[in-house]
Amino acid sequence: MTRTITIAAGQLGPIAKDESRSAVVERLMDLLSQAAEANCELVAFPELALTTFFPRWFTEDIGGHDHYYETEMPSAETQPLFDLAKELGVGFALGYAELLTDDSGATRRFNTTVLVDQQGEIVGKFRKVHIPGHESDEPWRPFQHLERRYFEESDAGFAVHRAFGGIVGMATCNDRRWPETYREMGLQGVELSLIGYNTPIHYAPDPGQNALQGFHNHLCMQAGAYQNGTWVVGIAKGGTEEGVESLAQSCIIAPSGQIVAQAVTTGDELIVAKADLDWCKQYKETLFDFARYRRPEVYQRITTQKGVIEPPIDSPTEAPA
Ligand code: CDT
Repeated sequence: MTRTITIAAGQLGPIAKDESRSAVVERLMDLLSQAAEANCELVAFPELALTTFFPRWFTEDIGGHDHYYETEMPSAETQPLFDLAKELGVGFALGYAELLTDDSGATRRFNTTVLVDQQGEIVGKFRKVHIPGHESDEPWRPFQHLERRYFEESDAGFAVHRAFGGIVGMATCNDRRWPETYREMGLQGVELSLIGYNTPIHYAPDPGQNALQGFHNHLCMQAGAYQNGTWVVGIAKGGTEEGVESLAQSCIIAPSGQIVAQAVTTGDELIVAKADLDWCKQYKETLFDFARYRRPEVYQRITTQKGVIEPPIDSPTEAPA
């Protein structure tokens, strides 16, 4: 029996600052309906798929953007999407800003994605691990990237879920640039990784990277797919949103590292691929047979050291005898 799943990336174009949740949910439902017509079992939507990318604006009061967060999922406004998923038998992954009050009464803010099955039930939740950008006002930038002000880093890591007949993991935007993201999931046998993103083309700390945004996007996800023998779906919120141009180029990547489907617009667009989950074994059981070939005993720095420690200048490293 082959384990083939038809998957889609539901790329979004810009979401305006004053666009209502209901209007956005309508757009998501349209993409979900298109996915059903294409016989998909699962459609993955981008990071922060219900609102504009609000971390581009500074507010003195950290709660100044709280109206962009969800305090429950599903909510009254998102319930129709869950209902349609159940009616059409198409699951989805949805990124959103999550606001909660923990047991100690503290307010917590996460950049979250839920995985919803074909019965419209939440079967997995992921909170973004690598939070990029900065914490405080930096008005010198043409626009800001204040994710580190408006979201905390999740310590929950990269869980995977048995769903859709396979092993499914999630990551969010900047997480895709870190090899540890894929390897953490790879070590749990991931077969399908869903990664939504909002990537401005202009990178203020080093604008020399602007022209390479598309290249870097595919480079890291293709490498992650190949080196871990997994399908990867990268889903953009692209186009020019509130004056800021963001990368589109959503894609579906096979365990070989090859892109098998790619968006051609910067707006709302569905791309589809038939994913044979058993293809993952071609890589997981050969070149990347982790149990046979990995050497964790010589990778200690990866989990014990955070920043770079260069060797002392005056003591050259000894060559092994
Ligand atoms: N959303 C997100 O994580 N975006 C970052 C932008 C670069 S850091 C300013 C990314 O890695 O694509």
